[in-house]
Formats: sequence, structure tokens, C-alpha cells
Amino acid sequence: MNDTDPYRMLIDGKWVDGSTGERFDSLDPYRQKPWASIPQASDSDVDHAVRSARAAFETTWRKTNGGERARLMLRLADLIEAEAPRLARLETTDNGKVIRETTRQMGFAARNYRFLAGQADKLYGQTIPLDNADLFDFTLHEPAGVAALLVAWNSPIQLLTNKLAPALAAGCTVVIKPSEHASVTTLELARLAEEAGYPPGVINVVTGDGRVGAALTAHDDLDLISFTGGQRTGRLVARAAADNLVAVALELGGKSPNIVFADADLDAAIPGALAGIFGAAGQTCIAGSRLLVERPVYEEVLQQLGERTAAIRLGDPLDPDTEMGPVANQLQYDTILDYIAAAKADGARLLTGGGPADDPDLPTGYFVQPTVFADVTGDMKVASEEVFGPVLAVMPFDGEEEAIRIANSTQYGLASGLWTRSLSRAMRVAREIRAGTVWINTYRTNAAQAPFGGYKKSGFGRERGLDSLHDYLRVKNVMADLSEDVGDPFAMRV
Ligand code: TXE
Repeated sequence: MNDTDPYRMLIDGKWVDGSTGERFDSLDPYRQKPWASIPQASDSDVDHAVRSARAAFETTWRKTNGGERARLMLRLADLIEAEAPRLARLETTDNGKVIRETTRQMGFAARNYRFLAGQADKLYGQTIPLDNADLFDFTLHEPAGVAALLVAWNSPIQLLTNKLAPALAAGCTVVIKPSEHASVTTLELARLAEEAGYPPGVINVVTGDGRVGAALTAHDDLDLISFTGGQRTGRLVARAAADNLVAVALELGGKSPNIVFADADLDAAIPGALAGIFGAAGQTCIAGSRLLVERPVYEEVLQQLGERTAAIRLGDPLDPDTEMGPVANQLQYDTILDYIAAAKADGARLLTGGGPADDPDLPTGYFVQPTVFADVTGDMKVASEEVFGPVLAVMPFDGEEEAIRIANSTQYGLASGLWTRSLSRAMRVAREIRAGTVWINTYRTNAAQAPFGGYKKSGFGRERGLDSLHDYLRVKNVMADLSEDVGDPFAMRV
């Protein structure tokens, strides 16, 4: 167990156990041992959290000026930065992501709070000149209200920050529900927010499994729900939002294409392909899990990719030299191995990997070998379904048109990458790809300023960048008649 254990939830400014006293263990996926004890919230805890968020919003928070919101966000960013090594260690222990990645993610989280802090006091409306000069019209950008923020286990702080930073900048209050597989850093971040000076009720955290998510999303006093997770749960969340007519934003992962044209700089494209699928052991929503390679360089790419993949260093995720850690939990481990078996059964050619890691230096942990399948065709499961693990499907193509057709052939549309030395080709293809992100000659590169989100069944709503504020604001139009002329009450005034 660790230094702050057992953890408690934050509701209405108080650190509490669940009202039933029920708890569960969070598992360290490398040591395969329980390492933190987390409370399981009851329906009444969830209700308490939403009511406190509502009370904080209505009584004080929605009137807090943007300068104060910016100040608090900057303070939170400083605290995250100061605590980054510890937060990274905790997150790595909780979900098995390598420390070099979690360390960078903590710095990136701080950057995101700072970027949107800069907007908190610049939520300008517009004055709108109308046809009728007697009318004076302007807009106000007001906070949407109480937001439920639900996130998955693969990057708890980063996924939460994508939602929490715009929510706080806009002036919403929040109830956060982290994944039961990795709740620790969310609770640690809530502690830092408390230290930064956020008033009670503005940030609440309820922990537990899907029952808590279901109770939260079914609550009838929310103004919006923002969810990151799998499609199956995403549908349930959207249904719950529909029942209460609450706004909803969904980020549901992808099956992103990473396209290598024959004129690409392969010295850059091969590491780009590795980054796309083996970064975070493939457990990222933006994983470049389909590598499309133009026929003239297909065999060369396979050969280099196979060699580089076989040399990936697996090990303790807390060791800075480790390149790939274990996958995050037993369920994910089993799911990934099932997908590998299905790819073999479907006739994909196994280039490297293809099963549980058998290295005797890895005595414990949910380790899956980094795996590459070649000659994958569109009808195979591994070409269309999100594996969420270190499994790459490589497919050959002939020419730009076929690359675009294959790239757009799944139900998803979150991210994509393309590698070419031709600027005009890069721009042409970028316009044709139906995805919220297109990377050109890079992959898995993020920026606080750049918006991120899905096309098609990868979801809707945008995170990061200025666009992220839209989900958390409401636009109010205010129109004043300066003429003092009553006019005809039975005809619409224009
Ligand atoms: O996610 P879930 P899981 C994909 C990936 C993975 C699959 C399942 O393919 O294998 O989803 O992962 C909460 N109402 N992604 O099971 O179930 C749950 O407690 C409301 C892609 O971990 O989607 C957790 O907090 N909430 C994804 C959150 O939903 C409910 C990232 C996400 O869990 C709920 C992660 C309910 N009825 C997995 N049931 C991405 N976008 O990249 C559960 N939850």
C-alpha cells in the first residue's frame, strides 16, 4: 500500500468514505498486487456530490470572475508541476504506463490548465448590429452549470484535464468519476485543487465501478456529461443523457490509420509507426493501430518494423529505460490476447510477437508481446475493431485513392497520420480523411492549443484548444429595445 492510502472521496469539500463503507482494491498491474484502497460510492453519495456541485454553482461559483478562476487554475498548474514526479509514479503504479510517458503527461496537464487559465478572463461575448437600429443586442458567454466528468483508466490525469480545464475556465462545477482501474491520481489531483484554493463543492470526486457511473449519468440535476471510454459504455451514457435531456460529449476511441506513402522518409515513418501503436502499450484512444503502406515500400517497411518491434524493451514501468510496460488489467490482457487469436484465425500473417511475453526476466505483470500482423485485409476483426493493446495491423495499398478509401473504412474517426515528402499530397489526403486529427510526418504529438475529438462513431465534442470551451459554456443573447415604441403586439417585431 502507499503513503496516502486508504483513499477517500471528495464531496462538498470533505474527504469521506462511501456511506456504505464498501471499498475495493486498486491493482498494480506490474506486481499484480493490490496497492491502494478506494471507496465505492453509493447512489446517495453520488446524489450528495451532485447536490453540492449544484449548490456551489448557484450560490457562488457561477458569479466568480474570470480573473479569480484564472488565478486558481494557474495555482493548480504550479502544484501539479511541483508534484509531477510523485503523480507520475503513482499513475504508473496504478495503470502500468511507463514512467517516461506519465512524467511527460503531468507536465502536459499543467500546460493545459495554464493555457485555458489564459481564457478564463477572456470569455467575451459580442455586440451584434441588427437591422433595426432601435435594438441593441449583445451576447454573454455563461458557464453551462454542473458537469459530470467520467474518464477511463489509460491516462487518468490527461483525460481528466481535457475536461476539467475547460470546465473550470468556463465556471462550471464538476463531479468527477475516475475509472475503478485507476482512481488514485484523480484523488491526488483533487487534493491539489483543494490546496490551490478551490471552494468546497466546486470539484467533487466519487469513486467506484460502473454502478457509480450509471448513478451519476442518470442524475436529473446535471447540465452536461462528458465521457471518455469505450463505445459500449458510451452508448449507455448517451442514453442516460437523453433520458434527462442533458448535453453530452463523448470520446470513444478509434482504429486510426497511419499511412506511409512510398516517397516517405522511412527513417522518420518507422519510429512514427512504433510510437503510434506501442506507445503506452497501445492503450491510447489515438493508437495508430492500422499501418497502411504503399506497395513499393511494403516489404522494406515490414522488415524494419519487425526488427524494431522485436527489440522493444519490456519491463518495470517505473524504470526509465523501459519502453513498454504491462497492460493495465486482467480484462484488458484477456481481450488483447483474444484479438491476437482472432487475427491468427482470420489468416493475418504474424510478423512478430503474438502472445503473452515469455521473457524470464519478467516474473510478473500483464505483459503482451508487441505484435505486428502483416497482409491484414478489411474483413478481419483486427482491421476494424479497437484492440486497445500493442497489436498492429499492417495493410498494403496502391495509390492515394485506395489509401483514403481504406483509411475511412472503419466506423471510427478519431486520429490519423500520413507520411510523405509531397506537400500537395499531404494536404489533399488530409482533407479527405474523416478524422478529428490528421498528423503529417508525425504521430501522437499533442498540444494544449490544438483541438481534439472524434468524427463518426469516435464521438462528438472537442477537448483541448479554444474549441474545448464550447461544451462548457452557454451563449445568452440579450436584446434591448431603445425606442420606447410599443408597436403592434400581434405581429413579430424585427
Ligand atoms: O471502459 P468503459 P473500460 C475502450 C477499449 C477498452 C474498452 C473497455 O477498447 O477495451 O473501451 O474499457 C464508467 N454508466 N476504451 O471497460 O467501460 C467506468 O467505471 C456510466 C477506449 O475500461 O468505457 C469508467 O469510469 N459510466 C477509451 C468509464 O465508464 C460507466 C479509453 C470508462 O469505462 C458505466 C478506455 C455506466 N453504465 C477504453 N459503466 C478511449 N476513448 O480511448 C462503466 N462506467
